[in-house]
Amino acid sequence: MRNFKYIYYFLFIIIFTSAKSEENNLVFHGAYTFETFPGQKSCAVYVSIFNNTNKDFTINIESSDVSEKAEIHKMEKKDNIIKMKKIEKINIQAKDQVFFQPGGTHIMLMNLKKELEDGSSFFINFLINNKKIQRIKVLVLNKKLRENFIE
Ligand SMILES: [Cu+2]
Repeated sequence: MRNFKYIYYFLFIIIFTSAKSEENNLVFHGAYTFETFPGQKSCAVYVSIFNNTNKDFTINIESSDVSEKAEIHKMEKKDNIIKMKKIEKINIQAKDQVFFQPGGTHIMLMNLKKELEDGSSFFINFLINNKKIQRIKVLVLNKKLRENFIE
């Protein structure tokens, strides 16, 4: 009887860890933003997402620790003017990658609650498949580096 207990225990561990590693294969890499100036109300966050699984995912942004609002924006050209447009979610297909980068799709943090200082970090919360929250650390970079990122 005692042995059965152990079998269930190990089954639980196997199921739990395999589900866990599958989650870990949706990889958020190198999330960053730039330091803000006093009074700045919004900023853009960039990140690379790698889907190493055999499943498709939808990704949305739920919130951040430093702003009242967070949205996914894409850039859209209309009458020769480039505008930001909110999108509800990003689809990332099996074995595919999505890049949030300057000049393209980005995460917009609005109504910043504090100034973002060079070298600090904070967390943003992604919503995976409309149900699971994934917290991702964002590094705040010196704004002088910005020139190297934007052409
Ligand atoms: Cu934006």
